[in-house]
Amino acid sequence: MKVTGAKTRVLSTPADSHLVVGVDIGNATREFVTLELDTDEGVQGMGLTFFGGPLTASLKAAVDSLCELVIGEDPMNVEAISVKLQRAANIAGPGGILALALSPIDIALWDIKGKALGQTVCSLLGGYRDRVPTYASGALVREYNVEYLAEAGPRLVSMGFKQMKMQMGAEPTAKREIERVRVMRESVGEDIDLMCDINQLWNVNQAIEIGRQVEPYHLFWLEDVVSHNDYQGLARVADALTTPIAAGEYHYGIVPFRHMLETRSIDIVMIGLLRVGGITQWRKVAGMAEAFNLPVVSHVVPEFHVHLMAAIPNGLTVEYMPWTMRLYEEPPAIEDGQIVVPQKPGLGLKFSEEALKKYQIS
Ligand code: SMN
Ligand code: MG
Repeated sequence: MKVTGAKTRVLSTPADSHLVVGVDIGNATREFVTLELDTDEGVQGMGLTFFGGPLTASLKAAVDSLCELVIGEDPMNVEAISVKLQRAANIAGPGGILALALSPIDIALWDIKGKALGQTVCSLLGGYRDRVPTYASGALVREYNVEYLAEAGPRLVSMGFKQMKMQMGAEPTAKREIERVRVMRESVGEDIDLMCDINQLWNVNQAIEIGRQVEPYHLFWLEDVVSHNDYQGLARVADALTTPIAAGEYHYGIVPFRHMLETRSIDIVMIGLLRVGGITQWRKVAGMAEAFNLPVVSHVVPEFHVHLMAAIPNGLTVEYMPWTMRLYEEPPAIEDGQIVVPQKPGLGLKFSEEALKKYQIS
């Protein structure tokens, strides 16, 4: 089989979410770069990437340029293509736009491989289970006040979520940060897993001071408490607190994970498919985490991560960030707080023609 062509598009969707109710988003949008990869046997693979921000047009151009290097290759040789692309473009990498642009190609190649062999990507990667716990994300953000949180938490529970993530990092005092967690915990009760994301907004001292005071609310994890590349700072926080420390979404490629693991910076390894460089690289980090006896969690794109997290023995929970769900004919189902692996070959996903038409801007 040979890759014969590639089509990329930029889509712009409203920045809303069905998990967020009663918030006016104005005309805010989110941009995605989609990829459809064709072969001479009629099998088509799909992938997607984002985080280009104002550089989204450049991200699309990067995917297009890398795809030119894939034309004529046998899509079954995913590792060989991954190495070829990294070597060819490493002068512009290894991180940033290069890693973000490698990912949709690698995702589409695994999709093709699955379709060609009549297997799900989950099965190709080993196959461990057919569903994974999932948590509601993006609904309890730091811009919303505690009154909103007290209403939104129980609403997510009523939607069937048993796990959900809130945010801290923007309150003017430690006392008010802690109050957010108290209100959230009281609103959802003791049986819900509650995570909290700081998105690098604290320093080490704040993380330890506030982290200690929220321990009575037993958070499931505290995420990105300090700058993502402060490995030693993260390790100090992880050492000082009982609450597990999660990080990883901001790292490009696989090597930073080695450093975080060696310095014992984290208790939970968050691997983001788009920044790590695709499925081929994602599974390498998952294996590294397993060797350190650590669980893995995913970052955004649950439609892809469901396959990866269901394939490994140390997958803890899939982030259900629904941003991309409207782009598919049949997004993965959520049942009883779990996300279910689609059973059609490959990723089991198809872009909705209607969504492509409606949201394509270039
Ligand atoms: C996050 C960051 C960037 C985009 C989406 C979501 C956030 C998360 O850190 O973990 O959900
Ligand atoms: Mg995060």
